Amino acid sequence: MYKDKKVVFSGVQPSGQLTIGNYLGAIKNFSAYSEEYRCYYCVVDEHAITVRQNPADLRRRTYETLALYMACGLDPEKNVLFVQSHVSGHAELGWILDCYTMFGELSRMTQFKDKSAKNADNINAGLFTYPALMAADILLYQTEFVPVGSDQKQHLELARDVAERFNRIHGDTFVVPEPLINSTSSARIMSLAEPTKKMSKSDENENATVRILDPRDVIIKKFKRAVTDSGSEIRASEDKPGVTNLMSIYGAFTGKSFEETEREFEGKGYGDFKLAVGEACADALAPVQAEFKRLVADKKYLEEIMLKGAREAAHDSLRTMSKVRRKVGFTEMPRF
Ligand code: AQP
Repeated sequence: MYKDKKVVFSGVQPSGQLTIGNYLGAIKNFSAYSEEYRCYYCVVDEHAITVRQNPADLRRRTYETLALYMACGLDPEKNVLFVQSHVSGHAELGWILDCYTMFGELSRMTQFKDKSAKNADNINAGLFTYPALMAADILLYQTEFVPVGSDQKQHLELARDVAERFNRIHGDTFVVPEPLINSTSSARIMSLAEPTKKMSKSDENENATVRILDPRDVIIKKFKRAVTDSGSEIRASEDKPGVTNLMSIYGAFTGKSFEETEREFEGKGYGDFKLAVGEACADALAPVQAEFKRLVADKKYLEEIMLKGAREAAHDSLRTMSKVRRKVGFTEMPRF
């Protein structure tokens, strides 16, 4: 707890150009917690290297992700905005928690199965132990709530299990975190090319994803090409995953329920509907894009924010780290 406020933590990997899945499932919701909670929003670059990255691209995207956080409304005065690798406690606690996380638990993670299938030539140990590092990110700040998309639910459950296991062995050490997954269908935005698969920033098929920073004409074109289902009705149902996904996206950007959207497009075809989704998305993202453009041009300012965030996060992480070190039996840190 920080000055009697409960803690919120979340992160996004700078592993590609962020998508509207990252936006609607996660970042867009972050600023709602800034007043009531002590919020840590991290650019998780250590997670990103579980998949091979071009170093120059990773560095650039780390700045861009921080700028996007702010462009999406996160005020650096009200939130701790920082880069994971700037706070050594993440890797340090990550290692300790590796020793409290079971091989069998990690083997069951669907993200590991998906990513190792996608990166068959680089199934490294970091990809496997990713959820233990994610548990460390969260537990390091005694986090109560973690706003994430529904794809991260399984990792969150593992973080809870690890916290409970550690607490059982060593006595109360960590707050056991709760996921905050929004209850609307935007908690899981699906690929526009294969609507039974989640939209992912690292998808190689550009038509599968809409990026937060895609220009208006590109956004509209991508929605026009989106895979729809047989029939022509605009109706949400299990046998219409393509249309249902587009209705979720439309609803997330306009605030309209499935029923309202069904009424609005009664008697109209997929073409009209897809154009409306593209326009709603482009309209909603335009102010974010303009603010991003302004922020990303000022590298010096972004570095000031990184420094401020790293200072605060490193300071706040020390309490947990010194408690954990003591509990596991490490000797006192020598003072250099
Ligand atoms: N399709 C999605 N729908 C809703 N939420 C999503 N999130 C990601 N994709 C969707 C949420 O975005 C946050 C940040 O995700 P991440 O960057 O840490 O990793 P990820 O979940 O692995 O996202 P990607 O886009 O699929 O990245 P890559 O392709 O690099 O693996 C999380 O809260 C996540 O739930």
